[in-house]
Amino acid sequence: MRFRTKPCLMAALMAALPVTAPAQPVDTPGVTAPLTPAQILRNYPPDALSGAAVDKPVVLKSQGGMSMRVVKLAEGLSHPDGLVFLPDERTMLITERGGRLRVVRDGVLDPKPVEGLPALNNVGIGGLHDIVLHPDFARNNLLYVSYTKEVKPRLATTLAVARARFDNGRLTAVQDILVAEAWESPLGTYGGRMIFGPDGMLYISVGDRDGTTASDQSSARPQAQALNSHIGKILRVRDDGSVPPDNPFVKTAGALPEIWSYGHRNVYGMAWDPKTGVMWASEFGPAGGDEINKILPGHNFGWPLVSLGRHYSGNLVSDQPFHRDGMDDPIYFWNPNFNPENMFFYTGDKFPRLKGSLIVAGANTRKIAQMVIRGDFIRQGDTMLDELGVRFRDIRQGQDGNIYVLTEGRLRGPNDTDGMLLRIEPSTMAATANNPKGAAATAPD
Ligand SMILES: [Ca+2]
Repeated sequence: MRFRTKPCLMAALMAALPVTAPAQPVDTPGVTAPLTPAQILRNYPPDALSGAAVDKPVVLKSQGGMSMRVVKLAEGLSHPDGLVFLPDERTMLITERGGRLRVVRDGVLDPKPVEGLPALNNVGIGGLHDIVLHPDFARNNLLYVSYTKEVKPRLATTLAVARARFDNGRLTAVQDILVAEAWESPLGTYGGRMIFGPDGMLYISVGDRDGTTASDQSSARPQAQALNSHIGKILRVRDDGSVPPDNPFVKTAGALPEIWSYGHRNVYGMAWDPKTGVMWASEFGPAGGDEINKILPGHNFGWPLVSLGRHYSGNLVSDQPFHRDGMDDPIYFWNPNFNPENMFFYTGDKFPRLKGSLIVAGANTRKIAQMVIRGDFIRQGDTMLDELGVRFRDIRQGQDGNIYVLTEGRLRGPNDTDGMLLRIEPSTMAATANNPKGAAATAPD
C-alpha cells in the first residue's frame, strides 16, 4: 500500500508547486563576501587584434554598397567607452574603462591621461564609463563622467556620476552629483550611458547590476521592477543632480524620485530623435532580447518579466516573453542578437543615405547598423564595417559630419590595449571589381 500511495502524494505535492521557482535572495560574489583574487583575475585570452588591419586608411563597402573610408586616429586604448567633442572642434575626450580619461587633439592621442578622476573600481566591466559635456560647456567648462564606485575594495559597487571642471587639461572641482542606489556585486553590469536632453536635463542609464548571469536566480535582477532601487532604470536629474519636480515618480511613496523609466536590463545607448524630440534607447539583452525602445516617462519596459532573451544557462528569462499588460513592448528587437551599444541620429551631409537614420554600434556582432524609423515603425537598413572584426562601443557624429567610433578587440581584461578610435568618412572610390561586397582596399591618403 505504501508503494501505491507515495507516488499519489508526490503527484499532489508536485501539482501544488508553482511552475517556476519563486524569486529568492542569492549569494552574489562581492556582495556577501569580498571577491577573491581568482574571481577578479579571470583567464583572459591572448591579444586578438592589433589594429594592423587599418594601419593605413582603407575603403570598405557597406552591405548596401556604400563606400566608406576608415581612418585610424588612435590605437592602444583600453576598452574605450565614451567620446565627446569639445566646442573648439579640435579636441576629443575619450574614457577608458580601466580608469583613464584621454585627450585626442588635432587627430593625435596625447600619451598623458587627464588627471583628477575620482577613485574608482575597475573589476570586471566596472571602471570609467561615459562622458558628456554640460550644455553650456563653452562658458562653464563643466563635464560629467559616470564611473564605478565601491564601498570597500572587492566589495559591493554602484554607478556614480561626477561633475568636474575641465581646467587646463585636468579635472578640478570634482564632485559626485549622483550615487545610484544600485549596490551589488562588482561583477555586475552598470549601464552608465549619459545624455543631456533638449530640456537641459541629464539622463543616465543604470544597468541591471546582475553579477550572476550564468544563474537563473539573481538578487539584483528583479530590482529593475522595484521603484525603490535605481537598478534597471533611466534616471533624469538637473545638471547638479537634484530632482526636477516633473519627474514621474516624485509623488509616489517609496519611489526614488530620479526615476524616469524602469524595467530595463542594460541601456547602453540613448539618442534624441531630432524630428520628434522623443528619446530612443538601445537595450543590451542577455542571450537574445536586444531591443530598441521608445522611452516615455514613467513607463515600464518589462525586464525581467518580459524578455525575448534567455539566461546564459539557456532557459528563457520569462514565461511571457512577448507581452504583459502595463509594460511597453520594444519597438524593435533583434533576432539573432545584435548587442547594441551607443547610437545617434545622423544629421550631417557627408552620408546622404544615412541622413535621419539612427546609427547603432554593435559589440559582439562587430558591425554598425542603420535603423530607419518611420513613426513607430523601425527597420534595419544597411550594415557596415563587419570586415574589421572589432567590437564597436561608442559611436557619434563629429562636428565635421564624419562618424567617429570607439572599438575594442574583446570584452574585458584590465590590461587590454586593443581599443581604437576610428573616423569614418565617405569615399567615392569604387569597389574592387571582383568583390561585390567590397573587401578592404588601401585608399590614397
Ligand atoms: Ca523590454
